[in-house]
Amino acid sequence: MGNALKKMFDRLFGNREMRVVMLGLDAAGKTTILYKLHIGEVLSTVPTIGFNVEKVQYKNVVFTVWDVGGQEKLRPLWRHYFNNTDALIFVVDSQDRDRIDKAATEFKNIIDDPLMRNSAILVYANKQDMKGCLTTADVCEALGLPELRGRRWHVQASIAIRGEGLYEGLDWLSNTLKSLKRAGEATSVG
Ligand SMILES: Nc1nc2c(ncn2[C@@H]2O[C@H](COP(=O)(O)OP(=O)(O)OP(=O)(O)O)[C@@H](O)[C@H]2O)c(=O)[nH]1
Ligand SMILES: [Mg+2]
Repeated sequence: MGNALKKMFDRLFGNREMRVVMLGLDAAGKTTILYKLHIGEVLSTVPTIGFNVEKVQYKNVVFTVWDVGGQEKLRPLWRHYFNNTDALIFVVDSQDRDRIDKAATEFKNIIDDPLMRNSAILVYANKQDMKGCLTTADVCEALGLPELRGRRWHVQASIAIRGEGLYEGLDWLSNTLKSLKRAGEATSVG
């Protein structure tokens, strides 16, 4: 699965330059996704105020990943990570009904940030293997996606531990960034 995903990733993003941030509450599945993609060594760093940032650079594609729990104090650091972000991947634990509202609040704060205005939004409704989990439609509604104006967004069902749905989400992202570029809209995609 790993190598297949890596090949697909190659086909989708080739040598394009792209900056992606992947966010979500703790335990949503972000690190699992990063490892499943098999696109390179995951480097973990703990900058100034002690939160974990993971980073993978694959060719010209840079992924940075962190969890958004307790992000009030992190907000001043967003500037550093959000600048020139082409794509936001927001990962939701679809089984965690208790914290879907919290996830939605964090999500809204992120996408409302002026630095994020031009980024395409891919949401992974993760852990779809769990019984009684929220469906993609539930996640879509909880995050208020249908009300978003002027944004490109997509919700993708995923089972990160099996690698399922990851490629489909990235496929959407790749196509969307291509069409944004064709339309001459501002992203930093080269
Ligand atoms: N059942 C199930 N478990 C999953 C899935 N994806 C991730 N997990 C599990 O959920 C737990 C948390 O996953 P992580 O990838 O560490 O989550 P994270 O978002 O990186 O969390 P933080 O680093 O704490 O912010 C791990 O035990 C994973 O194995 C999934 O699709 N289904
Ligand atoms: Mg993690």
